Amino acid sequence: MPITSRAAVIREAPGKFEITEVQVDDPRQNEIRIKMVASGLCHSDDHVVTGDLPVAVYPVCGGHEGAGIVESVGPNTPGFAPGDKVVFSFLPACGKCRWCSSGHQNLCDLGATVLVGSRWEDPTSFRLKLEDGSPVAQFLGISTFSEYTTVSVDSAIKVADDTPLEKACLLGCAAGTGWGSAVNSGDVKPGDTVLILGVGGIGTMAVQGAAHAGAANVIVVDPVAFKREHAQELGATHAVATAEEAAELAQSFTNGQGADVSIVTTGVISGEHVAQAFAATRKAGTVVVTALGKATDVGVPISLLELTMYEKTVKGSLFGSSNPRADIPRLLELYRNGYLKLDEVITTEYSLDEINQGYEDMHAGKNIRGVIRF
Ligand code: CXF
Ligand code: ZN
Ligand code: ZN
Repeated sequence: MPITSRAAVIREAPGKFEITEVQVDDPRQNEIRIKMVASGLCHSDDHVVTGDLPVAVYPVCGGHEGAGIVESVGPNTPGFAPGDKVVFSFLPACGKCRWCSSGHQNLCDLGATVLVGSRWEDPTSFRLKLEDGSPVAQFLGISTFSEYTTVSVDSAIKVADDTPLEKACLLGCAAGTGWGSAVNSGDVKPGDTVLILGVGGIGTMAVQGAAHAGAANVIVVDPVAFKREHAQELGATHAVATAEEAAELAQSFTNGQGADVSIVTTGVISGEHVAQAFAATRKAGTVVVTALGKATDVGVPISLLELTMYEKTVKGSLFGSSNPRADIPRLLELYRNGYLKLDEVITTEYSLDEINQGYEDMHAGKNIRGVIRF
């Protein structure tokens, strides 16, 4: 029997989250139904609210950074049992495609379908429905802003029974995205000078990744004083309000050369942010572009002469170039050993009904990562 669940849905964009009842399908083969425990309030869901990130089908139920407990398991679906704890990966990993089998699970071919929000193997079928039977799309195939959600096993990582899911939910996006932006995409090396633009949930994870990789200087830029202070508690060595100040600092630490690695994790990215990071980066250095902005935006105003003559690299980063099946358990272990801080990044918990408040607080710079506790 489908389960009735309260969920935060977006009916149009721009719009806002509305709490409504949805019907959550029984799990089919290779699916599991999850009772959610916690879900992080990532800026990417807000990009759906504003319409910066359009999805194919509305209404859509948001949320992509979640963890919960298996309620039921589809037929002939090995590997999961009711009661198992699960962290979602916001990108599915089939394990078989070219990308999954060559160390790039974040680029799994199944990712092509996740903005539709239906079953990838049966694209006209949706796992969530309104009372009248009309479809509700699942953001990135998971929709973690619902008390219950049915997902493909491609999107689920089983974790140990003693995992604190109210913290581990961050492994579903922020931790891998931020930490991986520094450690994987940026390949930060001991002694490096790293510049991080924007220190919300993703940026503070990038700070931790850079510090753990041995960066000598981790310079963060954020206009919000609370965020700058928070980043310093999590490993930033210097915190300033503008990119210009950060560029000067980076030069002062590197004999005038500039940052080895710059990471752009601003809430709403523009070409100007990438250009600022580019200008602050040394010859043969790397600019990692992690943030999202308006989907239709094009163009980065950088010097093409500098690009060629200084051999700088500008690279995109999706889920921190990580392999969720390996890296979610790896980051969980780093959390258990005290190397990765999650508790400190979660500054405020909200109920599902308070979701719009959570996003207001995010915009006002009052939280680092807000988390919904179900
Ligand atoms: C994003 C990446 C693009 C789709 C939405 C989620 N990553 C992190 O929030
Ligand atoms: Zn996210
Ligand atoms: Zn794949």
